[in-house]
Amino acid sequence: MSVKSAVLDLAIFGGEPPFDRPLHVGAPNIGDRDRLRELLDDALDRRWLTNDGPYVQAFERRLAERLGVRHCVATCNATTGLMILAAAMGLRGEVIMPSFTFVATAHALTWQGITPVFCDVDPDTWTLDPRQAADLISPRTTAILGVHLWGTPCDVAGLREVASRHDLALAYDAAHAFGTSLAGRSVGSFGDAEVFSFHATKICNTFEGGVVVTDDDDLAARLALARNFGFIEVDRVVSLGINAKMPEVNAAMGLVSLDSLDQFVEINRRNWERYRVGLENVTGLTLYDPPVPERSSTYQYVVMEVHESAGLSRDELGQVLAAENIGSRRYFYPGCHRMEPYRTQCPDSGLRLPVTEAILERTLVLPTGTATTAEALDRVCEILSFAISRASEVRVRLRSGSGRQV
Ligand code: T4K
Repeated sequence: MSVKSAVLDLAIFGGEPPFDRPLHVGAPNIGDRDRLRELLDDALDRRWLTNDGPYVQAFERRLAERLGVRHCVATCNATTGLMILAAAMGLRGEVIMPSFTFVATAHALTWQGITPVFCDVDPDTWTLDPRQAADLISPRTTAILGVHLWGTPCDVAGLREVASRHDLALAYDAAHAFGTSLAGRSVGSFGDAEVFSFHATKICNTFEGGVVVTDDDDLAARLALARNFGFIEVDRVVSLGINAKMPEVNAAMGLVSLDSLDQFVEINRRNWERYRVGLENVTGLTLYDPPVPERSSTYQYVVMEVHESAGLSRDELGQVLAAENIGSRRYFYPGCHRMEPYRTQCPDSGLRLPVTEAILERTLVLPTGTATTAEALDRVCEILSFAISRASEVRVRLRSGSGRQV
């Protein structure tokens, strides 16, 4: 990616966007392409393309080793992973989870006939608040489903205490958290089971994919059955199942991604630091950097908070960036509880989610990953800084629809 001009001449003031192609959140990390092509050729020569093939098995073994868990059941995506997990754990009734997450977390439960009960998050870490979770337990509650949002480990001790006290299952949506750890222990081993995503936008990707991990032998066996229609052997189906299998091409991509994971993390770390330095003196902008002692991060998400003192709102800054061909995202606005079917089912749940609602109004996720360059990130920081320094003019321009696409 090259940057055309170093002159600050915002598109909304009639200038040209600075990048030769769009810069956006979620651009995938891609490892060694030659190695990937070799693996694909081998799979094609072998004529074994899916159904628990050798690459899937190799990928699962490497994941288990890396995460320090007994079982890894690779799936076609994390959403289906969450669905088969809910079924294999026998969850029903209500499950307590945050509203501040990708809607897939709630949908996976709903597909299983389970009612998600939305709980607020801690104002510092933005992960599930164990105290409110305890207050929301009803006779219908069967589990707590925490989300390691942005890869920040939940309060695993607090949630375990609540779950144990009330005899509830405890699972985690770890879609963002592959490669992270807490006190030297990999995320993935804190719940009765956890689910990672390997979607294209994740630090380690398999195009589409996921994995359910657990130390529970019986649960793992039920997951393996559920993933493959309930077949225990040819011609013998012993339980309800679905097609949640990961194809070989995806597992090959996963193996290649794992080879480069440390490099991806290092690039992300440098990008994060670049943003930190570039934005540290910009009024009203801060980066989300939760005070969780002994956590390690993959820096996969650069989450910017826009405070009132910036003089421009989060949405106005998003519009400025869009006009400059920079795609930011206001994940996970407006919150699951304000999306259907949850908004209609439980119209008042926002009343108990003040922290979630406030965060959702002020956050913007910025591009990072291996598809960016240091120069490009500097330019993003300069644009934000410049827009804020001329906030009132920018607002007038945005309102009048001046400049290029906004
Ligand atoms: N739980 C949580 C907490 C999650 O965040 C997710 C998924 C899940 C569960 C479910 O996992 P999966 O079932 O997907 O394995 C994207 C992803 O599709 C989704 O996987 C992810 N979270 C979510 C946070 O982001 P969208 O609706 O934002 O996708 P889209 O198409 O708008 O793309 C996002 C950005 O990535 C855009 O700026 C474009 C860019 N992109 C995307 C793809 C696919 C690329 O540059 N290249 C690509 O190939 O959901």
